[in-house]
Amino acid sequence: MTAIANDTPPTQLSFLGRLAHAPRMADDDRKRKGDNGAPGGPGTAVITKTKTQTKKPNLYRVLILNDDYTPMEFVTHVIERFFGKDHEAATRIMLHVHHHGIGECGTYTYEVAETKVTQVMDFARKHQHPLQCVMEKK
Ligand code: TYC
Repeated sequence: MTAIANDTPPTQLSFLGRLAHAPRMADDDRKRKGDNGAPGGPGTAVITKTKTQTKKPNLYRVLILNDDYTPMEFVTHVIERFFGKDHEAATRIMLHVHHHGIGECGTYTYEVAETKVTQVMDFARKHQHPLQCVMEKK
């Protein structure tokens, strides 16, 4: 319900239209537009300026490393399973790692990247493969 800040009688009754059923404006709009609830009473207004939040999250690459023992099909399966790649894309990444020693499976925020690394390392250990997975800040 609309607040009347002090005991001064309102100079107009238009605020009554908002008391019960009229759609309410968003918080910021009300602060800027109305003076009915302003600390100085009728005829005063509080102007607020909202600063747009533009902070970008830190991002991390999740990488897998080549080794001589992990089967290619296992690596391809890991990339499909934990990084949401289709079979073609996963095979391409696996072959890139096989030839270059390291390759990127995806980019994520810190906690998601950390979870992917743990999932891959646990899965590789469970199947007794030495596959290594790491994360790197971009
Ligand atoms: N080099 C492995 C082999 O020849 C295949 C492999 C590819 C292993 C990528 C790990 O991250 C890897 N069986």
